[in-house]
Amino acid sequence: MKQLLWLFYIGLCSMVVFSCKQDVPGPIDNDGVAPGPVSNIRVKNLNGAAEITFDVPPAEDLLYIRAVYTTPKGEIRETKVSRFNNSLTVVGFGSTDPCQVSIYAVDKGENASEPVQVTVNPKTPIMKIVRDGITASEEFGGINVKFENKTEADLAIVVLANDSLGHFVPARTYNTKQKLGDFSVRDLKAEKARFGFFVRDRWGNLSDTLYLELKPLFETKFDFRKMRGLMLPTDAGLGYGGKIEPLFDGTNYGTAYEGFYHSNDAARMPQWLSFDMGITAKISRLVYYMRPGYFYDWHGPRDVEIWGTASTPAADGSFNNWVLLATHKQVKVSGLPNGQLSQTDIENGNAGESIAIPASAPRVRYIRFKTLRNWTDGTYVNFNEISVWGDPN
Ligand SMILES: [Ca+2]
Ligand SMILES: [Ca+2]
Repeated sequence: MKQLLWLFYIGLCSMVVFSCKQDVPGPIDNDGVAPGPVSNIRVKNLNGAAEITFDVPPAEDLLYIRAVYTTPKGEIRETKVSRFNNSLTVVGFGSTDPCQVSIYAVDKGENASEPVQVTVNPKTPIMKIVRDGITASEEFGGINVKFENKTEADLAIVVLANDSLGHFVPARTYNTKQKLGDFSVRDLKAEKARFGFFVRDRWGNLSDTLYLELKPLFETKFDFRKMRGLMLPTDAGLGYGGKIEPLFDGTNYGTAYEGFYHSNDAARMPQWLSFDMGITAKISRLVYYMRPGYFYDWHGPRDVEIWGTASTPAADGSFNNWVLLATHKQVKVSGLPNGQLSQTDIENGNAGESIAIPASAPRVRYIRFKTLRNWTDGTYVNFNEISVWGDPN
C-alpha cells in the first residue's frame, strides 16, 4: 500500500513538471532564435484607428505579435496580440496624418523578428465627428448642448465660457459614452456671450473648438411668499403631521413636525396636490426638495407629472382645463439600494430635483404636482419644498 502511494506521488509530481513545461514560458524555452517576420500585410483604415491583418511566421515557439508606433503627437504606443490572432488594431490617432507602424513577431524567449514597416492612414477620429455634430441652443438660465456619439466612444465634451474675471475657461466637462444625449450649462447670465465646444477622447486627443454666440433666456426664482396650497376636492388629504404650507416656506429644512408635506392613509397613487403661484408666468422649471434624512427613499416622489392652468381650477377638483407640462422620473445617480447614499446622491438631494418645462408650454398660474410612484412603491407622499423658476414678464 505504501509503495502504491509512493508511486502515485511520483506520478503526480511528474504531471506537475510536465504541465509546467507545457504552459509557462521561461528561460527553459529560449532557443535564442528569433522567428521570421509577419507577412502578407493588409491594412484597413478605421476612424482614428487601423486594423492590420497578417500571416504569422511558422515558428513553433511563437508567442505574440507586437505593433509599435509613434503617434503624430510623439507618443510611443504598443499593441500586442497572441499568436492565435492574424490581425491587430492600432488605436488613438487624433488626426488623419499617416503613421508608420513596426510589427514584430516575438517568441517565448522574447526573441523578436526583424520589424515589418507598414503605413496606416487613419480616417477622421471619432472625437472630430462628434464635435462636428454638436449643436447648442439657448434655454432658460443657460444653454443646452446636444450630441451624437454613434460608436458610443468614451469621450469628454468640454464647454468653454467666460468666467466672472472674463477668462474663457471650461464651464462644464461632460463625460459620456451615450449614443445620443444632451446636457445643460446653467446659472448663466441672460446676455449674449461667446461659448466654445470641443471634444476630448480617452487618449487625450482634442478636436478643434466650435465657437457660438448665444444668449441664455432670462430665468428667475419666483417668490415663494406669494405661493399657497389650494387643497381642492380631489387633492390628497394630509396626515402624519404634514402640512401644505412648508412646501412654500423657502427651505427644505424645517422643525420636525412643521417642515414637511405628508399625505394621509386614504390617499392612493396616483395622487396630487395643487397650489397657486400668485402670478401668471412662463415656467422654465420646477424644483422639488426631498425631506432631509429620506433622500431617494420612503415616501419621496419618484415618478411625477406637473400640470398647470392659467384659469381658476375647476371647483370639483377635476383635471378640466389643466395642461400636462412635464413628466419626470427621478434618478438616483449611484443606483445604491434605498437607505444608502453616495456623496453625489447627497449633493443632488440638497440641490433639489429639477424638472424642465418645455419652452412650448403655456403661461400658467396654478400648478398640480401629481405623484405616480414613490421610492418604496407605497401610498404616501412626503417631501419638503417646491420652488418654481421662469420668466414672469
Ligand atoms: Ca525561437
Ligand atoms: Ca419647506
